[in-house]
Amino acid sequence: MKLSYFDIKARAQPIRYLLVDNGIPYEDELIPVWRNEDACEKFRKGEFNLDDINSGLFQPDFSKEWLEKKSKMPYGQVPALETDDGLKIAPTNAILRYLARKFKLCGSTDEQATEIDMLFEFESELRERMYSMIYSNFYNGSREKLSNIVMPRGLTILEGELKKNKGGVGFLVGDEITFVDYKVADLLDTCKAVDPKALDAFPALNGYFDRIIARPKIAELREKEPYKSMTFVGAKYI
Ligand SMILES: N[C@@H](CCC(=O)N[C@@H](CS)C(=O)NCC(=O)O)C(=O)O
Repeated sequence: MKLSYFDIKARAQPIRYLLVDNGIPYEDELIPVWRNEDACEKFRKGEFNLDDINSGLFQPDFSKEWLEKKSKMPYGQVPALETDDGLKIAPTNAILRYLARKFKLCGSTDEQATEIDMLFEFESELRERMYSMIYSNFYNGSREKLSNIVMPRGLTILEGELKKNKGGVGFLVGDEITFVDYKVADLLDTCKAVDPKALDAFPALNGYFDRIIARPKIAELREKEPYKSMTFVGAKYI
């Protein structure tokens, strides 16, 4: 199967984690996100003008590679997964659910599946809120609001839910990894990118994050290029 996404972590990273952790072979199509790579390089090096970003002046166009592919993707967006039978799947959550059903990562009872769905929906809403704030006025109030209000509120709920499962020493639901673990682990990584201290007040989540990213195939993916240097979002500043 083939996963298509931009050359960033963002929405594809939990899918990559699920695929590698379960030994599912796939092609990772990495589409350059922006056309204006020079400007993006400046972003990475911190040589940019914050006023330009905050005022929306810095708007590098999508790459020509993406513009050529857009119309072939379901709903004109990525991530998209194409199966060996030619089924094209999007958006992100449908991809994760498809893989979870196929590779038995949905818990072992209906009750567990429902708990997983609840957490999955919660994570998705928090992630969307975070993305919209990361892309808007990040250096002009949003980063602070994320660190002080939005992330702690969300992480408090997740910490409580994790602890309900045997004190929080394993996975979010049940005794085996499930698809929501990949999504939440990546969300925690994104929170740490926004604020390196984000998990300090959440010891159970902190330990959980370390456990998930220490899984050998996930650790291997995170350590190798191009994944190691990938930014969390297309805005390139985290
Ligand atoms: N709800 C969708 C959102 C997909 C989405 O916003 N994709 C963005 C990249 S993160 C995209 O394809 N942007 C390019 C475009 O819309 O042309 C999902 O979770 O997959």
